[in-house]
Amino acid sequence: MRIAGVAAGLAIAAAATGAWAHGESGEALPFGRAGVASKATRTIAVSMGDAMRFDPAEIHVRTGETVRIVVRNDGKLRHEFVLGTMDELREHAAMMRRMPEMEHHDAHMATVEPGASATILWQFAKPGTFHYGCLEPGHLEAGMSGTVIVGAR
Ligand SMILES: [Cu+2]
Repeated sequence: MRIAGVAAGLAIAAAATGAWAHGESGEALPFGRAGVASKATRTIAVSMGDAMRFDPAEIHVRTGETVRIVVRNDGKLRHEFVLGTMDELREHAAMMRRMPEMEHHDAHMATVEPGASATILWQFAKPGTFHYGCLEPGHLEAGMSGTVIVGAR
């Protein structure tokens, strides 16, 4: 019984740590879930630059659509592409200012070195307006964010 109790405690601690970090991969988030490659309907190319802008800064997708978002860093600084609600992005950006070395590894985010590209496969399950932002310290605050409109325009 004691051993089982300890194991359960560790499992809870691990789950809590994961949730604190970024939520588990595959979990449904307010803006959707990790996509399946075979279901992707199209590729959307997004460029990130040192002017602290995403190009395009607005993406439209259908409700339930799975897309392949290919983010390319055309700048000389490191940038990130993180999907979320604006509240989440702002909260997360504040955390990044305290822990600038924090790295991001989850289905809805990518840290991209200068000259490199990364692919995010995502299914936008629910209609609504969501956002993407760069969480390198100071970038979101400088205006490095974009909008995803899911569903009717
Ligand atoms: Cu950036």
